[in-house]
Amino acid sequence: MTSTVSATPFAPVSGSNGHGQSPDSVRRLPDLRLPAVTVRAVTPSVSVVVPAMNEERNIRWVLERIPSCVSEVIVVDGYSSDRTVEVARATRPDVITVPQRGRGKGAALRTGFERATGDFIVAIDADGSMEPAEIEYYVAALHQGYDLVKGSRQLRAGGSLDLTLVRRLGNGALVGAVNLMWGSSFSDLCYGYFGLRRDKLELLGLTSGGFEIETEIAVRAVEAGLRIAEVPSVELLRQHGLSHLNAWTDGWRILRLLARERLPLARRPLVDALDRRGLHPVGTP
Ligand SMILES: Nc1nc2c(ncn2[C@@H]2O[C@H](COP(=O)(O)OP(=O)(O)O)[C@@H](O)[C@H]2O)c(=O)[nH]1
Ligand SMILES: [Mg+2]
Repeated sequence: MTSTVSATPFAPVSGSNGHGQSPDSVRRLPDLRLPAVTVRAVTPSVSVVVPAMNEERNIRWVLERIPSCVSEVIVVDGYSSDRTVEVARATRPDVITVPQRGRGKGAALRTGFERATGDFIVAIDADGSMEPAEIEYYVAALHQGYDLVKGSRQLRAGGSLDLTLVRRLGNGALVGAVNLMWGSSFSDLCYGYFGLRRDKLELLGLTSGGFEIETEIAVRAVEAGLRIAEVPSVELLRQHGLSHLNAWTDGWRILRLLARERLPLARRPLVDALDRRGLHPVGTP
């Protein structure tokens, strides 16, 4: 956004201070009237990344509600066998759809992050469990200077209709473990609604394939000394269909990630298992 501002901030020095006196200090000032200047007020651009696997019945609801502060929407398709991509394109003709590289939600998010061009990136699920209007809170907090802004279902004004007892206990135990091991004060951890500054992504060096990516982002952000904030978020029920998450196997993956990050073990090297459906001959769009 560019605006032209006329900069004549000082009244002409008239030789009088309004009290019938003419102090030398005032009289000696040069004429400070300046020509009009152009002030550039930069509005950061915002990309939204939506991982989606077989969400044809939910994705319209999400895309229709994305607020106007968002300049780019990227749906990362997990090789859906339904019409997820078609519905996304029909709902929002400007949507960018990309097939994910590698397997799992983590691979999908990493694919979307690489494709994104915005200064800020906000990740949101495609199942209708997150209110897209909340994107504005993430953007506002990033604009205030935070590098990573995590949604929290535990803060006042936040909440969840989707946390089963097993998930609540598992998430609580993992939050406690991370806070103990990293000295952090997260109130929530395994939640896929968050925003981050794109220029901090490289610092995080993400390699996760599955749902453990949210934990990887949180602990790497702590280790990298990023400025982190939480904003309240209300998690709704997924609108249609079943969750892709298995509390036990995905919980185990998160525990393994924590052990690898904290113990002096080699970090997981990045080896994505590619799907042939995402490999097009070079030169074709
Ligand atoms: N592209 C892609 N999206 C995925 C994958 N697994 C899950 N998702 C998406 O990630 C989001 C969260 O998944 P969901 O099944 O709702 O997990 P839950 O919210 O933890 O129960 C949804 O939008 C899913 O469609 C995957 O392997 N690839
Ligand atoms: Mg969900």
